[in-house]
Amino acid sequence: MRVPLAALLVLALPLTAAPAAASAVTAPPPVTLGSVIPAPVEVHPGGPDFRLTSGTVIAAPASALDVARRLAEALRPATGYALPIVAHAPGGTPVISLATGPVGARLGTEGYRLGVRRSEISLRANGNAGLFAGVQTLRQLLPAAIDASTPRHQRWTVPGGDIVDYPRFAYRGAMLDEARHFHSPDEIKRYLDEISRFKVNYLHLHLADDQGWRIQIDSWPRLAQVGGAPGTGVDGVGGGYLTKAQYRDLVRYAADRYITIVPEIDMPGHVNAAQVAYPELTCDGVAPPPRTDTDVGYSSLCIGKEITYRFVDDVLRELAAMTPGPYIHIGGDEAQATSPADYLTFERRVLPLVAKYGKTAYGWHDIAAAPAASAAIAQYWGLDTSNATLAAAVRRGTRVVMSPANLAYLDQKYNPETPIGLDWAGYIEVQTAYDWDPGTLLSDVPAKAVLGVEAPLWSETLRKMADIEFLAFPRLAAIAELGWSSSHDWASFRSRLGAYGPRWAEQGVNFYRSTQIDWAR
Ligand code: IFG
Repeated sequence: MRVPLAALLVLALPLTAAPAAASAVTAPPPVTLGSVIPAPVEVHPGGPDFRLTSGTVIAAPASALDVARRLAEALRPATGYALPIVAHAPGGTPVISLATGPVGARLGTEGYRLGVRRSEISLRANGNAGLFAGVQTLRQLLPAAIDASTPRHQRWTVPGGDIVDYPRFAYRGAMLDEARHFHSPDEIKRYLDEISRFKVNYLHLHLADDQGWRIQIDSWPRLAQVGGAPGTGVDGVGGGYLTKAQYRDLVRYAADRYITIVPEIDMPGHVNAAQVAYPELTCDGVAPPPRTDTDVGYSSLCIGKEITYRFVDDVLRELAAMTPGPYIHIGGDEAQATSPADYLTFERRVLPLVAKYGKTAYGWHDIAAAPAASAAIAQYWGLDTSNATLAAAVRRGTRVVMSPANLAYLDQKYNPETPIGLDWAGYIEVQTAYDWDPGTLLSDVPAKAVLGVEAPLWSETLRKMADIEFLAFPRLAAIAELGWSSSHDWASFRSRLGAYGPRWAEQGVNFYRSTQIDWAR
């Protein structure tokens, strides 16, 4: 067998000069205590690592059993360990102990203290939401292989030290557009799992629009039967709707991950699907043609007809009855087919109906024009850095959730080459999604009026879960850090994001490998 000259040359090299291996497969660098997204408030590395072994137990009081179960189900698949949950760990047993109790008012309901010692990891919080947040951090302190779905035979170490952590903003949301394309309950649950890892605590579901109606309403059955029929998505793809049982199951699934569901029925515009199902909701009583295109601004409820307000009242009553969360979103955007006077009339009559059913009204910032919106939350989706109408409403008590379309809309393309998504608000690469401050974005809205952030994902161009994941990750992680962290450092975030890539790979998440990031392997 001829030995190629090149091979001989390599052999001739002095032994000290090992040939530069083109793709040296190096073990991933050990996880550091600060390598967490969102960035924790305080990180104090030090002391010996904790090693998770087959003898490790999880200790938790009955009151924290749900969180202990979430932790166990997160760690058992990749380790193959039993990780029994016990009330008290036997002496000398390596233990991950969860407990609630007063840990300091500044930690609030979602903060936590995490202490990592040689033979004990202690997680303490004022309540279970804080313990759950701490569990998400702990998952990121184990090697990336911890997210594998089958056992990996390796060392499972957690870096020693202490973390003290709590959120900057109370509202850290994501949104799925169920109307343009219906995402199944299982897809919504997968998204809930994925966003809960970044301490997101609200999921806004856009449940009705011109193309489709996606939630069962008993008093108006044709809404879902007609508006949720097959073929009612954009381009005739993605019909379907959530039954009340499915919606309630999603509310529970979300609550188990300390996420609150926010349902949205967009009104008075974006109502073509409702009017196809019930022509009496139009002013002339004639059913409009069903629409599967992506135009907006052409539909309006009939502001002068009383049936409109019976419709809204019935829908809000049934939605409120199955929504334990505090908010019901009534849309309000792009009402170009509603006259300004009619818009104000509509909001004046409808905003109080939300309060009638014990909920706080929430709408796109367009509702700020209505004086009745003073007790509501306005979701800012504009491109500007000031908004006088919204600022005036804020002075009357309106609070704001920031979703600027040019910074936080996950349906916008990353760049011109992105195969799916829209681009009307501009391209949003990862750094664009990260490099802004929700507290100071609007020069005429003070930070104290800002409840938090939300990353909407509109579904005109989505067809499957892989599309959701491609557009949502990694930018959702950036928005989640803006909502949670008190620090803001692109170089740090960029580095932590690169280290997070292998975790998405282990989870099978179809994330976008932005060229702005050095992705670890
Ligand atoms: N604007 C519309 C959405 C959706 C979006 C897509 C809002 C509040 C463009 N309204 O965003 O229905 O079509 O990026």
